[in-house]
Amino acid sequence: MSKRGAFIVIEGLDRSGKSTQAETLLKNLQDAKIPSKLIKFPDRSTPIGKLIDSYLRSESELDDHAIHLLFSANRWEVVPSIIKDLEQGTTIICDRYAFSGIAFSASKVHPPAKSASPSTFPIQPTPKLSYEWCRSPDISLPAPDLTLFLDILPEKAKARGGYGEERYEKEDVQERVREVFIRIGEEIESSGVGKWVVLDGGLEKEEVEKSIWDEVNPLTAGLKTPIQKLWDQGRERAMESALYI
Ligand code: DGP
Repeated sequence: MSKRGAFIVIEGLDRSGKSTQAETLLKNLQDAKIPSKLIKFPDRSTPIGKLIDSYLRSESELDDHAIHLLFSANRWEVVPSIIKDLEQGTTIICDRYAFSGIAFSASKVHPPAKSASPSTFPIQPTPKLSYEWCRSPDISLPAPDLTLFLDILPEKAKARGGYGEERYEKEDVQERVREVFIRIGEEIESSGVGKWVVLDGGLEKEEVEKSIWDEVNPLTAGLKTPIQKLWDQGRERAMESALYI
């Protein structure tokens, strides 16, 4: 059986350096003559992507559920080409994936009630969408073989030239997003499907580049294992029942 390409996802907060690192990784792979391709989500070029782009720029408003499903659909529309490329031996680098989908949507919270007094205990904000609901439309997407999470404190990310004008580029939002990313990483690591690696995104660009290459290099020879499915419920159920036998 010929080997397939590796599916590598780079995730992180806004201004974590992930897009720069994804482009550098592509160049390093190409210099090493590894067939490779860079994709990015959201893909703003498709009809669905154009709706997402308009929402992110706050040019349109959409129900939180509806925009979440559009982000997911924007990933599903690329799945046939991801699978084809991987099977043909191309390594895919993916700038954001389903993990951003959960992290950004599950961190949306209701505004505090008007009657809340600032002098009482700090009130925990109530999420608008549950973690489980946010995860469900992305179940069964191709699972990454490796996810590199570029971790950075939101205050440090903001100091890197500031956030732009887009909807989520605010420090309190990014703080909640980071917490959800950490939860996702723990779950991926314990699921045994794909590897989740946390890298310090606050380091110098060249240091992050080296750490990424150290993780990616072992995958460049190609993989013989089948492409797995993300949060595959059939597999999870089988594992649960095996635990109770
Ligand atoms: P980027 O093009 O990487 O700067 O991402 C645009 C913004 O969209 C960024 O703030 C993160 C957010 N985002 C990316 N993917 C998703 C998703 O699937 N769902 C939600 N709600 N937000 C996302």
